[in-house]
Amino acid sequence: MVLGGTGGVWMVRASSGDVHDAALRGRLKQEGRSKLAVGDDVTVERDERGGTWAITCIHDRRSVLSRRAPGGARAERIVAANVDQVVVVFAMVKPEPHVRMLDRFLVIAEGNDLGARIVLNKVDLASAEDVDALAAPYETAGYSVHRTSARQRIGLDALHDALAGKVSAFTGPSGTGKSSLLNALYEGLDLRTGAISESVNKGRHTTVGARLVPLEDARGGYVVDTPGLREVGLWGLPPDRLDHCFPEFKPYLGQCRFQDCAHGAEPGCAVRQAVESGVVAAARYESYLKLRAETPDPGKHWE
Ligand SMILES: Nc1nc2c(ncn2[C@@H]2O[C@H](COP(=O)(O)OP(=O)(O)OP(=O)(O)O)[C@@H](O)[C@H]2O)c(=O)[nH]1
Ligand SMILES: [Mg+2]
Ligand SMILES: [Zn+2]
Repeated sequence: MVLGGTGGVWMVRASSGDVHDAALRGRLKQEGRSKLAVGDDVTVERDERGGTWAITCIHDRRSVLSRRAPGGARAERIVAANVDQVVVVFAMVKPEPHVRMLDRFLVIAEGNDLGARIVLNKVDLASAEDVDALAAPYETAGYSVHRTSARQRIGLDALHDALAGKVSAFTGPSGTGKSSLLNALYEGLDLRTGAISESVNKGRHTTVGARLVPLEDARGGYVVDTPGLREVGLWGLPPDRLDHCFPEFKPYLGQCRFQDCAHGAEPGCAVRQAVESGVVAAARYESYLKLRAETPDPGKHWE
């Protein structure tokens, strides 16, 4: 398993638990198979002479979590490979939760065919009513919503159970408490955390570069602590797949009058009817429309 790496040197964890620094074998680079990501399953060999380790084979991926590279570039950015689930962490306050943004993270997970769960952190700073109101549409949609406080150690047992034995990618805006939660869950982890909005650090990310952290826990598993994503683009998601990324729309898909219904102003739209009758949350539908407007038509380029 590739735990992390920068500038050509990768940290690879062997099944024995030993971690080696390894570089990609030249042949792999020439074959253009050099796109290594955190979470990749690789074979390493020890060099006869130098005693250094080389990555000689990158195994097929079970899954990838990717997003559009920042700055409107048209390249895919692989956040991590072989992820089992995405854990989307938002804070009740500091920073204020934006549902449009939360929906965007969920769509990225769904678009990558990954299950997602939601963590609403910093519940110590909010009323239970506010937390429930934020959670409701997502619970209706079928998502597990964890209400946590890393600071007051609330909701940690259930979250811990949900992570056991899996590779979980923690994602969400900067400052929501991803690293703090992981530190609270796993003794001795000691990830860097930071205070936000304290002038010098404003907008600065505390966690830099994705890192796969083995859970030294009886039940095992890994977490990927990703840096807060300032800009989250949908990558490679065909516009007509966007509706499938909203799980609560699924009963209505295929029920619209037009087969290629984009669930906008079309007459006889079953999704819109579900929104009008209150079965599907209006806020979620608004997120869908907003993302749909952003998703380019087939054949059109990004930017
Ligand atoms: N009140 C309160 N503060 C918290 C809680 N969890 C984290 N914080 C604080 O929120 C700030 C940001 O926490 P981090 O864990 O660094 O946030 P992050 O999501 O890892 O941020 P990035 O690494 O930048 O993406 C820190 O000052 C934490 O002490 C919580 O449950 N309650
Ligand atoms: Mg962090
Ligand atoms: Zn429709």
